[in-house]
Amino acid sequence: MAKKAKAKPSFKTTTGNGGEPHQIATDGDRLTTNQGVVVADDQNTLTVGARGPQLLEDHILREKITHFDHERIPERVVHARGYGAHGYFQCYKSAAKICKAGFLQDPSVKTPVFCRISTVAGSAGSRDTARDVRGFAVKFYTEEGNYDLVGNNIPVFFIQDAIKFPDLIHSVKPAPDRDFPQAQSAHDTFWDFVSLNSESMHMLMWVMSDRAIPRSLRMIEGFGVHTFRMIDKKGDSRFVKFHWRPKYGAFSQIWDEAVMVAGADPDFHRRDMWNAINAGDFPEWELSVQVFTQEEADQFDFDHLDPTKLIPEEIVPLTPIGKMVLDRNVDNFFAETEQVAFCPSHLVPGIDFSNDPLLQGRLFSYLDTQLSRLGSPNFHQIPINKPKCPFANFQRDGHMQMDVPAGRVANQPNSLDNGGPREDPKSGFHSFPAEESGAKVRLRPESFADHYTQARLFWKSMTEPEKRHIVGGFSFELGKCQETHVRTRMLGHLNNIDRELGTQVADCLGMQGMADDITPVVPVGDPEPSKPLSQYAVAPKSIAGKKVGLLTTNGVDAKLLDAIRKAVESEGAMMEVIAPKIGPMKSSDGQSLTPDHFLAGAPSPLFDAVIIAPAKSEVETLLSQAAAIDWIRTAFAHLKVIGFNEAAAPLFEKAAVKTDADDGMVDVSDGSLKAFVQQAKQHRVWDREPTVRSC
Ligand code: HDE
Repeated sequence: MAKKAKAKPSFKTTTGNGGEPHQIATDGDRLTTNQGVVVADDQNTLTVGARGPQLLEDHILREKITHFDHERIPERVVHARGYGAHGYFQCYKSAAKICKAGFLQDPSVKTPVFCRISTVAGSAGSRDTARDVRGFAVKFYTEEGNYDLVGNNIPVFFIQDAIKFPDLIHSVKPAPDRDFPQAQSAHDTFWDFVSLNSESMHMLMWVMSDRAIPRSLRMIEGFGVHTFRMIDKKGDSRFVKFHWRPKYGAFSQIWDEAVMVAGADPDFHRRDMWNAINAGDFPEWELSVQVFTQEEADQFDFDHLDPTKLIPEEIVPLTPIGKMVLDRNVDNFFAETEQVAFCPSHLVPGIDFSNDPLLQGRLFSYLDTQLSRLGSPNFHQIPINKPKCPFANFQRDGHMQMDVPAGRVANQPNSLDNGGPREDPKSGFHSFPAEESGAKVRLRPESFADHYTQARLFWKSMTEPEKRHIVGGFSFELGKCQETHVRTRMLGHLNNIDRELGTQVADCLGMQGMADDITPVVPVGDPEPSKPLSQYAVAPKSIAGKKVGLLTTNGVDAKLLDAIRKAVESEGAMMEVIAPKIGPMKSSDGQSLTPDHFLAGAPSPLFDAVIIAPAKSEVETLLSQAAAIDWIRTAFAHLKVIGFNEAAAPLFEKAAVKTDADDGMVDVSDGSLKAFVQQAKQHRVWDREPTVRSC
């Protein structure tokens, strides 16, 4: 009996929803052209005689070179340099009380995510440790469609209205005539622009703080920045702000250290992230929301729609709702991290926008930029962008259509071809029916007029070291401005934020009494400090996820080496050995040991805490190396905890660093690492700072 033919599905895509990515290696181990023809010789071009001219007919050469010529796509106009990884999100319990989104209902469900963390101003080839905001973008592949939470590591922004964004970005990018400076805001066009926009003051405080020079991408916070809405099953809406908190706490570099790391390892952050994930030390963040109603928002002394304002946790506390774990590096940087397309307008039912004018502008920009960056309206078919749930519609054709939609009908409604996919009012996305009215105007709300109070709130909430670094940040950046009038205008704003801040920066610049007089539009408030705004007031006392560097030599004390490794690893940190040469050496017990780094390639700024413990007989080899002496000097200047053995004494003498300078100098000669680890858990020896730098 003939088999009954299977009914043709009314709607079909061959590689769309859930389809396997295209397999490139289709011919086992044999190298082929893109047409699948096996290549016989990939080393030599087709020529007339061995030394003669090349032939145009060499289709293998032309295909290979042509593909190469087109390998680059335009880099992102902002956030060009980024690093991504796969992972999952899991809610702690059902969030049904506030939000009906499916991925927030069942704690047993792991929703796949892709997270990309980026700098903003630098080009794709710039350095990781630039002073900059970090983008923090997460794509949740939920069963109800892709949801993108496209945030930053700073909870506020420079401007209140999207129409100013091109100007802001033009001002921070390299000047159009000379194409420098790259990946930095320390130049006139940026400070000219922001000093003409007092709404930038709050954000500037964050960007000049340690937040903008993170120790690791695994140690930054993330924020949704804007106010969003969450909607429950009944259709009731509440406002929310999103917060990501890193498992390891938020830690930063010292500015001078970040500058050195930029030279020693421009890929410092991406290397750190890649290595941690490969080692099974998975970066993790907790997602929390601040939930508030319109009535509560009406009581705030700022506007919750103003993206230059945050909501202090003392007013609306954080409610943790789940965690994100990044547990898999990409297989291909370009295919995944470069081609991923985030878009704040990718929403799922249960989450919606607010009227924040910056957010509203972003809703247009991202889809638009993907069209020019990825070159086609079919960018959602690229594996990294493709929803993992079913998707079906009658959008058709366009550059690089990867699917093969079957059937003669490409419209709905239709009564042909079984009708095809139709709307579903029950499970579909409904915008929150907020009532809106008013005249069409171009007008900034009066409730957005206070540009200084929250900048002062930030300043007042800092610990002393953090205040010092903010003063240092402003002084460095303004010092790099050539135009005096830009500096004096900025000093005027700093005085409005806080006299102490303005005076200290003016002192550092040697510009006392030169500040412009700038009158705030509304009186500046004097808020109570908010502890969670400080990184170091709430930092965990831990070295988990960090790195201890041991500078040593051939003949290293085997017992000490073992003790250091055990002590460091038992705290969840890593130890790496640095020696004058990278080749194998021997420890005191005759065991062979290959160092992780050679001295010239691994200066101390690459490590969180350091130990200098050469073999006595080999100390001379380090004494003659400037890099070894610098190792000690820079570790001391960067406020690191420094362990040492007796044999290291001549090195410290030469570096003019006293081994009893403070509690951060720890003798580990007897193999006891307790005091060293205890000190390293403080992150830095803050009390040392006034002795090593004044601005
Ligand atoms: Fe973006 N932003 N942005 N931005 N943004 C882009 O989209 C834009 C803003 C953020 O890893 C672009 O795909 C406008 C705030 C991140 O791929 C572009 C405005 C916040 C990323 C764009 C803003 C962000 C981007 C460039 C003012 C934090 C990187 C490439 C209204 C809440 C995403 C791209 C990734 C990228 C526009 C302001 C976060 C041009 C118009 C505020 C994390 O569309």
